[in-house]
Amino acid sequence: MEKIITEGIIKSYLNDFLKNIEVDVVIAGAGPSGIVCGYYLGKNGIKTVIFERHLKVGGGMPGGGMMFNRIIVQEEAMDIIKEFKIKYKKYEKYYVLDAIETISGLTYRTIREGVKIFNLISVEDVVIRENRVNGVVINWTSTQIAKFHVDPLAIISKYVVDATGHDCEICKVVEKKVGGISVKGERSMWAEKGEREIVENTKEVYPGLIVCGMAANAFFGSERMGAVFGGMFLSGKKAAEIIIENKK
Ligand code: 48F
Repeated sequence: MEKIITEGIIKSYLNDFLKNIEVDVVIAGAGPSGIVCGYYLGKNGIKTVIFERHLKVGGGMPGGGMMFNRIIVQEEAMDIIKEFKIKYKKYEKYYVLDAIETISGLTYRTIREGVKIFNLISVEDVVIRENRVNGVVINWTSTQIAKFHVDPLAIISKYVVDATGHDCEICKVVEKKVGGISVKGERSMWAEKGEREIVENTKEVYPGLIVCGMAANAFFGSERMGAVFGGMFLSGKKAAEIIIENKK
């Protein structure tokens, strides 16, 4: 029995992994923006893989606001929530959603659109070719935590989406090692302004590199917004639309 368990797990994992070493899009981060981006890419037949540093998916969602695991969504993003068939309750002019149900609903439907999510793997660098980002460099998160010197592996892609949240990690790597871009860093909380600017900030910031979610606001120096998530979902969708449009 034990041998079959081991063999089944490793063969299945490696089979999926090998199918994803060359893809159309790599998304770094399985938070709200990254998952929604993956969903719309998958739905449009674009081969997409998500690498998530953590043991869990969902980024900042499970913590809700200060561990009260509810999130707020505005009217503008409710079409996305309805498409995922996630339940909601109206509260004043906004909607309140159960954070865990939201993560589960988003993740399930995204995977069903053919997007693979590999958790416990961090994107630590990009693959670069003639002034274009051409993939990512990955390693086990546990290796990074242990600070072991273990050389990474590379995944080739036409686009990389930085959905790493507040730290805007992939853009910072490009800023430091490639040059040509500059990450301004996020500003203190101003929910309305941050939400207003996030979709506009969702852009291709370097050839082949698209920034979405909180990383987009960090890139352009916009404000953070706390446990309101409409902008994250809309930003993920816009990042997918940019790629879909560019591929036509
Ligand atoms: O932080 P996160 O949820 O980013 P987001 O999609 O959403 C932001 C909201 O959660 C919230 C907010 C709402 O107004 O401001 O904070 O922009 O998800 C980012 C995910 O990326 C993972 C990280 O573990 C998290 O799950 N991540 C970060 N760096 C890396 C990474 C990396 N280098 N490689 C892989 N995953």
